[in-house]
Amino acid sequence: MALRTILVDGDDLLRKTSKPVEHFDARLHDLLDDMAQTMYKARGIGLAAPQVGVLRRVFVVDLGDGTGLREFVNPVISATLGDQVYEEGCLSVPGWYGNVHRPARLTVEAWDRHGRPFRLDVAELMAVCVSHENDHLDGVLFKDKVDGELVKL
Ligand code: QAP
Ligand code: CO
Repeated sequence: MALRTILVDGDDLLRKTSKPVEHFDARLHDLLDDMAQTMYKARGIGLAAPQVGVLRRVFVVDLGDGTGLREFVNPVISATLGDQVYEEGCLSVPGWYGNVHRPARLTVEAWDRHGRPFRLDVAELMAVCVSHENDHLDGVLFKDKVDGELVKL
């Protein structure tokens, strides 16, 4: 396991579209392990592979509410419902916050690290986090979507 460097806003890699994972192998497991370690060290609740310079469709989430770590490989948001506003931040936009509209609930279909498919219905903060992390895979940052002022903490 190793800590990876989190890229910050301004780095071109954060604006690229990531490619699907093709092999559910030891390299993927290393990436997922490193991403979790890097997220925990930075005290984040979500981290996407492009934030550590890897342009693959992978993210990890741990809301810190006891539900534990969840890993998403090649995720697809297949349904959304409603709207919520949350004051978001991002490990790649350190110190900045702003209100973003996201679906209130969503269905995400993805694969785990072993290539087993799963489907998850999420709401509230988990829906915010999945939507936010999924955006990273398409080169979108929360600051692109802020409703109102982007504010410095
Ligand atoms: C994405 O964001 C997110 O600026 C994950 O100084 C955000 O983990 C999902 C962080 C809001 C749901 C709601 C940001 C840590 C962490 C900072 C993060 C900072 C230290 C952001
Ligand atoms: Co982010």
